Amino acid sequence: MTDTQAVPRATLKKMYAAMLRIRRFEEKVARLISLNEIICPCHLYIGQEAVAAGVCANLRQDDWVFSTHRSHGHYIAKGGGLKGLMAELYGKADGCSGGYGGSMHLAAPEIGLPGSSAIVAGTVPLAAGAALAFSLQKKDSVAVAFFGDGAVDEGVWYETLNFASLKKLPVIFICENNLYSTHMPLSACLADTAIAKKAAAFGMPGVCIDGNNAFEVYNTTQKAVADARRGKGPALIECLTYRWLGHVGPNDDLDKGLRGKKEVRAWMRKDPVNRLETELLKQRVISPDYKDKLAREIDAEIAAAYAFAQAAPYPDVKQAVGRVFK
Ligand SMILES: Cc1ncc(C[n+]2csc(CCOP(=O)(O)OP(=O)(O)O)c2C)c(N)n1
Repeated sequence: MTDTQAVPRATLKKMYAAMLRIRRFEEKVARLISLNEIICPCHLYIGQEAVAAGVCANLRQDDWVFSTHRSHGHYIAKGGGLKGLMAELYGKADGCSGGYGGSMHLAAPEIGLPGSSAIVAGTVPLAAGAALAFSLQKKDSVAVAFFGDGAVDEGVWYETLNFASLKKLPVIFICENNLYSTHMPLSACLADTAIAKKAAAFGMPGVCIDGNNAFEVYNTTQKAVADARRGKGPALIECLTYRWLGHVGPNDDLDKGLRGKKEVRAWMRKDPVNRLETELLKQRVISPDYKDKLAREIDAEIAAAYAFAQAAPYPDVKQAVGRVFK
């Protein structure tokens, strides 16, 4: 683990709580999908929690994050409530997107998450657009684009990085490199798989880090955010990580023969939640009692979100097209 000395204790606790909240919430969602209670397609984030938590611990409410089809972790780490998220997964009117969006289209502008989209790389230019608006308005907010390695296959990704660097926009590009784009390994998609290196082509700093190490994600993002706020322009941070479950849904991809048990198990041994927990216990930032109490609180919060989602009404079908942009 990286040196934790520079990270305030309150921040370490906040990151740990966010990661545990994401993990437990998604474990519950996985069970609910298996029971056919949640039928909305969910791309689960389990295994990647250190990225969302480490990045968002550096952000203010007025910094905006843009997410993808794998959105739950970003929403929770940015401060989104579990009731609004669970209700959205049930397609209920009290969901964060009014029940019209589902897992892949979470929106919570009040916490600084204007939107997420399943179009691969679709929100990367939106983040740059927000950053352009911040700089024109002379605000010191930053925008963050979360995306998978699959986004690097898209032309708009290159155009956006070029434009953002040219205009020195306050935008941080966070690549969650989990080695697969649906069922394609990275090496089958990219001629040069070193994603962080591509930043050099745009005159932008690019760095590849251990995305399962919450300290490293936090420290790297801290510098990038500080530079972006000071008008020094964008940065690309490639976080090496791994999704434990299949591309979509609660099962693993092992039956598809695309990734092996050994690989999955090796990554599970690098569990980001467990790593942070072990380190914080060792450094006495948290105690065993604190950890148990927090887990109980989170479980109670999830149970309340579940009850809320079940009881919530469905949205008015007649309003559905009214929300489509024309
Ligand atoms: C423009 C576009 N092309 C293809 C798809 C189909 N698709 C959905 S998810 C996905 C792969 C995404 O992989 P990655 O960006 O690495 O994210 P991950 O699922 O690994 O988190 C693809 C190709 C899409 N949604 N949008």
